[in-house]
Amino acid sequence: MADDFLTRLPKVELHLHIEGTLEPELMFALAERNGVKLPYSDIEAARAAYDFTDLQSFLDLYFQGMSVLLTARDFHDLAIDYFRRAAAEGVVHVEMHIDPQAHLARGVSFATIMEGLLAACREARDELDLSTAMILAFLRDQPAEDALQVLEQAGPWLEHFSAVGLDSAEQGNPPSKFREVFHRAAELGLARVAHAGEEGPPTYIREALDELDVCRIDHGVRAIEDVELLERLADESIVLTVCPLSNVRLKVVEHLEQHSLPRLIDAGLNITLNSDDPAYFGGGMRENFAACQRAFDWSDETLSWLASNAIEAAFMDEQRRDLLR
Ligand code: ES4
Ligand code: ZN
Repeated sequence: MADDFLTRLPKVELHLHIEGTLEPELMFALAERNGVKLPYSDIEAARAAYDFTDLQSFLDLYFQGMSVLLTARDFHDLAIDYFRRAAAEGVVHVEMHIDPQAHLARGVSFATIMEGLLAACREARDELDLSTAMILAFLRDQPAEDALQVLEQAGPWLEHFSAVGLDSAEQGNPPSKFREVFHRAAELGLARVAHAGEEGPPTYIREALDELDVCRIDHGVRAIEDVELLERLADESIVLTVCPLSNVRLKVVEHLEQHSLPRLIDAGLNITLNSDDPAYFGGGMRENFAACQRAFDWSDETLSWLASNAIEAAFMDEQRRDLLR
């Protein structure tokens, strides 16, 4: 990896789905190890299939891909493989969404998931000087009662979670559906974040703020359609975890040059750059920064400001934050 400005810039990742870091190479290795059949003839065929038309077309392959994750060792290998790549490109802290429902439904236990991921997180801290945080994400296209059950099941590992989140198919699954479980999470001392305004309307962003009491909006790019909402997001300094390459690959925007990012920044919003599902969207944190640098001709100062926003918004202890400032 080149020793350039963007690599050296200490980058904090606030919006990452750990299951979305599964590169085809590891997918095939785990499929072999576990005797799982994949719908691709080889690694190139898998990459070629990552040609998405919208969020759902991605989610179908995302859930398909994670079928190779069966043992604690698999979850460990998934995460440490990603942490090594991230550290090599200058990422210093990673907050990962985890989708327990997607694994529980396949007969993989909560204990299996956590044993593997926690081991990888310890190695990341000890060997890579990479800190991590975990976000317990609920699949919003599943019933709210299932989310409540998952929160219950997370009990023994609750200390390892900083927040709850909301992901998967957005349209038709408004934040208000999860009012009760987010309220319960708050009672348990967890912070709240939610995907909103990726494909869904700006009203979903309002709902996430009003009914789920979130401190960060994941994506949130459709806020650009609502001037009053923009003012509110700026006034309340709500963090948006924007994922530029994801937005292009899922056709939220056709070309990065047309992305609302510069306008969101001009509107005074607290913007961060993130990678979402790097194995599926063609780049990690460094490449997301680099693509924006090219598309918007941003100065080093702007790129540093974006990286610094994420340090301030992260779920990390103040000692670590001071060290990264
Ligand atoms: C996701 Cl980009 C995106 N949106 C919603 N849910 C997701 N899960 C993984 N990536
Ligand atoms: Zn996401």
